[in-house]
Amino acid sequence: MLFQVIDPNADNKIVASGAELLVNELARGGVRFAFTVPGESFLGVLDALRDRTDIRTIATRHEGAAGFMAEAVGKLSGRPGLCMATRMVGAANMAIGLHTAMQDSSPLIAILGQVPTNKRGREAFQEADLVSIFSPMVKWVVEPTRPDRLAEIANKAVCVATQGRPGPVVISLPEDILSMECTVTNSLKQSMPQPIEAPAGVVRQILERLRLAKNPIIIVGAGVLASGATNAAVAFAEREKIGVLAGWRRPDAFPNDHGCYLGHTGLRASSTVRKSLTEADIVLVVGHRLDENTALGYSFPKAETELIIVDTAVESMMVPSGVDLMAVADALSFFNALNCAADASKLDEDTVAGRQQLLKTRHDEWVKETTPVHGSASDSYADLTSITRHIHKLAPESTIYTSDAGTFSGWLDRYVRFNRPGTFLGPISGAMGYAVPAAIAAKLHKPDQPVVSFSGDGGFLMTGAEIETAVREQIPLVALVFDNQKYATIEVHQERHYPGRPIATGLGPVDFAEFASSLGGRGYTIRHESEFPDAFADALKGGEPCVLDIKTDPEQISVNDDVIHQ
Ligand SMILES: Cc1ncc(C[n+]2csc(CCOP(=O)(O)OP(=O)(O)O)c2C)c(N)n1
Repeated sequence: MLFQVIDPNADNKIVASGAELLVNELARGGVRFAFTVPGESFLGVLDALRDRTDIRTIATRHEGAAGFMAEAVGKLSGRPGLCMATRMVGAANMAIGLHTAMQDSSPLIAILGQVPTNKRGREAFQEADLVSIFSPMVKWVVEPTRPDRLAEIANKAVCVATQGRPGPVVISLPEDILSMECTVTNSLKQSMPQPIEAPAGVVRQILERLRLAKNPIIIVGAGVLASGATNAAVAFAEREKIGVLAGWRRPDAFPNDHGCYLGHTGLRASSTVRKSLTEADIVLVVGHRLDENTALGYSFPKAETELIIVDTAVESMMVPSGVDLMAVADALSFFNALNCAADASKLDEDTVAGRQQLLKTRHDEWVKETTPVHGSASDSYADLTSITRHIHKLAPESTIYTSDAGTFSGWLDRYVRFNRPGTFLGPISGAMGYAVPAAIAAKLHKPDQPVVSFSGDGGFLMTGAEIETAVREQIPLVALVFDNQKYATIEVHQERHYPGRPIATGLGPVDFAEFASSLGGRGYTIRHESEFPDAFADALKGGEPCVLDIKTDPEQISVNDDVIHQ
């Protein structure tokens, strides 16, 4: 059906369906992967994707997993991941991925099917008011009613998802406008982001304040990763002898073996990390929202700590205590400007000597705290500390780790070192079921790097069916399942608040190796840590998706006593 002719005399007219206009523009905006459980409500979009070679469309087993995959692609690449779901039933399943993209500031575009315009408002089949439902959860929601505006809307969606504070955008698409053919002028400009530079005066002021401080600290996060600012941050920390912490779930933003690195803050912040934070007189946060876990339950910063935040959007900077100095800038431009400003003069020698001494003490303490010493000896179970030590030895530095929520992730947080940006994916949102879909996305984005996911038996079975997706799409990831037959994290909380009264935390036995085989992958069962190195080395060789079912002690649920679980 021809919808409307716009400017029929223009030279550069194109005739296309609404869905084609939308998909063309998403491809132009850098979308490379589309994850979906298909639905009859957006057939036009699926058809527009069918013959494209620049967007790879992947069917998933659940919309939640499609959402996680799109979020992980966005987090790693800085370009929006695309996920698609059918009307409210698919949208409801996908919501966890959209919420994660919001909490994690990851660019994502969700296309949701909607009933045709002539049926809207009747509570038609699977109808819901998607704009009202998703508005409080994402950055922008739109429900277009004309096919000739779909290119413009896709263009804006890419901009909104990637600019300022990156995040999720939802496009609710009435079914009928997708197949309508329209003639439009092909003159849409592509709005490309430009670096955002902090005013030179503010940069100088920040440098002055840092130099006057006795014990300054820098926290780096998502924005440093997204703008590729790690080297510039390293250069600044080195020259000014300032300790650097990574924000919650961003341990790869700064090389962990560097002498200026003092650890990652968040739920499992070690005592050294807490000490570094509480003793600081100035904290400069660059490219990281001071979320509840990074801010240690909002107990940090203390009133007497001076807080400076530099980020791409003011809405990422708000904290309950208020901020002493804020600057809107991207992390790379900011650190470059800071390095230039620092060239003009030098730190005095006494300050250098004092800071160097403190840095060495704190870094050494952190290394000691994060070096596994001994595990728990058991003939019946695999010891998590020994397993992590083996992983450390066997996995190359380029390995990308993805993490679910659960007690096992304490060992990943504490003992695995990250020395390359883009090698860790874990949701700030703490969503279970994330690790396997994120691993699929990571392997799609970086096919030459090994990818290892960490899940508990609870979280793994939320999205573990995606192993079949990995098999079908030939994505050779390595999935580790720490199998303690319970939702241990919640049991830990119950024990703290209602001692001796566990409820709804016990789970039955599952043969995850057999499960993997039934989906076409390769499975291994690890009953003792001594069985792990050969199996893991074999799985790392690639070839096909592998699942290692690691039977762990239901009592080994805390990486150490000062650990707080999510
Ligand atoms: C989607 C979702 N549902 C519930 C929770 C609450 N939760 C956090 S950890 C956890 C238990 C995780 O169990 P498992 O994956 O087996 O790991 P374990 O804690 O046993 O190591 C639960 C239920 C959550 N974070 N996300």
